[in-house]
Amino acid sequence: MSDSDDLPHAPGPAGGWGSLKGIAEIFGETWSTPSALAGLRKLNKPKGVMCVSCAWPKPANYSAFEFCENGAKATLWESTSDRCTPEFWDQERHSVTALREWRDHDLEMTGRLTHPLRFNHATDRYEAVGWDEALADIGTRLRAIAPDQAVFYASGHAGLEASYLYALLARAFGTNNLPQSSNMCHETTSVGLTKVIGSPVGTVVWEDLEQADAFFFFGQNPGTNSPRFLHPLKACKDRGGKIVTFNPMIEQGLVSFVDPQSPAAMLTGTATTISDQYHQLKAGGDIAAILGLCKCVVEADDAAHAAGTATVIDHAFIAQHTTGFDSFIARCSAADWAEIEQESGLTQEALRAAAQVYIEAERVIGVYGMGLTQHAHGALNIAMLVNLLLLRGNIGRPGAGCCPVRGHSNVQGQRTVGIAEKVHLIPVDRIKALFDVETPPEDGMAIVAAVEALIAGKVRAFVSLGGNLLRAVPDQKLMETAWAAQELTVMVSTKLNRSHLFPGKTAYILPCLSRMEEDRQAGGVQTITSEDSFSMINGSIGFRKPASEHLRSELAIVTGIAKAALAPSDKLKWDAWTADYGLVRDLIEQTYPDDFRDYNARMYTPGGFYRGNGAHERIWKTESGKAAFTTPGELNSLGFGDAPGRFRLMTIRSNDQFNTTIYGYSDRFHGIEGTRDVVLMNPDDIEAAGLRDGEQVRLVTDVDDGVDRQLGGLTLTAYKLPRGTIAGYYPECNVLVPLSLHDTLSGTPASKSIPVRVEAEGAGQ
Ligand SMILES: Nc1nc2c(c(=O)[nH]1)N[C@H]1C(S)=C(S)[C@@H](COP(=O)(O)OP(=O)(O)OC[C@H]3O[C@@H](n4cnc5c(=O)[nH]c(N)nc54)[C@H](O)[C@@H]3O)O[C@H]1N2
Ligand SMILES: Nc1nc2c(c(=O)[nH]1)N[C@H]1C(S)=C(S)[C@@H](COP(=O)(O)OP(=O)(O)OC[C@H]3O[C@@H](n4cnc5c(=O)[nH]c(N)nc54)[C@H](O)[C@@H]3O)O[C@H]1N2
Ligand SMILES: [Mo]
Repeated sequence: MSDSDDLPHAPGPAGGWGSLKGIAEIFGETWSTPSALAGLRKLNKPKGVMCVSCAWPKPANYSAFEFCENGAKATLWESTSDRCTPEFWDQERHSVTALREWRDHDLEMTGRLTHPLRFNHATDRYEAVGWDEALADIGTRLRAIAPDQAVFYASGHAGLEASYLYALLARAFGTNNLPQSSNMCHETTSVGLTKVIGSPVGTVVWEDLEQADAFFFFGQNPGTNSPRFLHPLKACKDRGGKIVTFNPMIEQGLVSFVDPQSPAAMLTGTATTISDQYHQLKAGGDIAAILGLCKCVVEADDAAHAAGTATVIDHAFIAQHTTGFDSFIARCSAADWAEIEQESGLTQEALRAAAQVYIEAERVIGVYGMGLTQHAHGALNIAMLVNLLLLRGNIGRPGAGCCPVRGHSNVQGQRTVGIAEKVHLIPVDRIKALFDVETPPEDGMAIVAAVEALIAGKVRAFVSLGGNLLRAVPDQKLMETAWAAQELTVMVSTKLNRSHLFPGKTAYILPCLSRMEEDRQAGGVQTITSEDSFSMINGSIGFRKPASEHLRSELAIVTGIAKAALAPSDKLKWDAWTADYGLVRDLIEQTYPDDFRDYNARMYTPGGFYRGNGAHERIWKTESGKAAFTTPGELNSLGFGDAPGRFRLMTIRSNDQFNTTIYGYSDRFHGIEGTRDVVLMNPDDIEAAGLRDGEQVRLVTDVDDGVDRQLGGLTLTAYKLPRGTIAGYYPECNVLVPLSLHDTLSGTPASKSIPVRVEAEGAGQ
């Protein structure tokens, strides 16, 4: 176990008083007012509000406060009393061009958007516009554009009802161009996991967390990104279970945790040690590390066989349920330890210790996040984790499984209800029968294709249901120019962000309700639903007074655009659906009857209702009808080779951000305070490169494709990282990510291993 005490930047345990302090630092006293606390109390409970932050599931047996530090931050951030009104643009220094110099944090600090806005190129400012005028103009302009030149993007916030209608709008308009934030996130899972086990989502449910004997973490950081996960992890430790982590960085939530819901732990400061073993592998080293683990399992099985004791590998399961075993086993046996050690950065001894935990545990859950998905061979990373789990039958039985942890609160659900560019994922016959809408026969564009088309000048209109795409995508500089060249940009948003600052020739910002707010329509107050990481569907009822009387719900905005852009049809009852979201749920149920049976009746089930998952029952919806072992070709997930002076840059999240929303500058779990403009690097690497801790440096992308990608003004910071692996913050580092470097199977950008050089500021210019 690596000791966190010798970190150059030493943080305290996750949870505990630090999490309360973290909230108070951003929101001052306001966070603990009765009305704010009343809101937080409703989070993630039946007939309450499903948190707007991440997709971590909501337990059926909830506690009084079923939220975490980051859920509280996200909730309070949207509940701010600050408003970005049309008068904001009257100030002389608030031209769009001037605002491009602002930081992401400061843009969102202007508060909630209150009015629909249209960009005025003459004044370089947005100005208020009426809804009817805005929607009519958007409709007219969309109709003037060929359907395949329009793109309908969704970030994973909007509920299932609005998302279903958004996908319908795009298809009725004539395109499958429906990229989504998951294309930059867990698309590797959607494609890679489907390939090997026939499921685009994880196989684990809440009860499995309660029964697992061991959790193996690969590149997921629960302390920051899904803090409520720390409770079942602590419970696992309390019942004698083991946790083994593979991560280039020390993540505090995986080291120790003080349960903020336990008065005794809070008063005594008693922290639970989370990881029994913490393996700081090289970025991109997971394929080799997992191969090493599998090699140990195979050796142990051989030894057991020779000794006549119980086998280690679950041969009965493998014979009945899998393909590709022999080839994979041969690869494990042939694998050379020197190569495994070189590629993973871990010793044989360390890998043997981890394998021993795996072998001794009856039920194992493999957890992963962006550390596996965001690589050029991200899908192979996932296939390797599945190999490891399959060896001992750890998928599709209680207490075991594969657990990708999703990002946005409804990112998984949006895909379930049709936000997908691939036609084969869409029940085209049912869409035709229900709405008389023909799904266009060609696949549409996901993010990489859409950005390529944008940069090539082939996209003329872009509608964004949430998100901050310009800031989240690779090759951000190229995108900014391309984005502003479009005929029409429409952003449905709650707050100002950088994507608004590169308006198309005609540009609108349409402000929407947040999920915390009461959504009152002609049929009364509406419920929206979302799907969490465990495929559970939950209803959510907003209760706060909307931030402005001019806001509309996301669903109402989608139907407003649809009415303006599409020819009227008896089968497209946009007004009736807006009046009563229950009717939309009926349509979803008719479109996806297996997933959404008795939808309206079951949506308040405590903990949500389960949409079901074949792989959970060992039904494998793969080509062969079985789960597939994958024999790896390459031993790292980089997609590029090592070279002198070349580092692997991971773009990381701080504890004080939600994606491009930056709450503040205190990344207390990483021990970085007051700035995000840093590069974290191993002290020996700093010395070997002839640089100094604290010096100003610049990162230069080391890809020879004619594009100059640089980011300067960064403070070099000595940090406990493996040699050759460095880290900088997302989204600041997005200018460095080449669009061409993405998972070869799914297109997910390789944001966790970008080849870069580190140069002293001023050198070589
Ligand atoms: N507070 C907060 N919560 C969030 C978000 C947020 O920004 N802030 N974002 C939401 C979203 S959209 C998502 S997708 C999730 C993201 O949540 P995570 O999946 O946890 O994503 P990251 O923090 O980007 O990266 C996870 C970990 O991967 C490690 N890592 C990097 N490279 C490698 C590697 O090559 N191998 C291994 N084994 N590990 C590696 C990093 O050190 C990091 O600890 O969180 C969601 N929740
Ligand atoms: N280098 C690098 N790049 C990455 C990543 C990385 O790890 N490294 N991570 C990737 C990942 S995992 C993801 S998911 C993407 C995220 O990409 P996006 O989903 O596009 O970005 P967000 O930052 O989540 O979007 C924030 C904006 O959403 C709007 N918003 C907030 N709440 C709501 C709401 O309820 N409704 C609506 N309509 N709008 C709302 C606000 O205006 C806010 O400014 O970024 C990806 N990009
Ligand atoms: Mo994400």
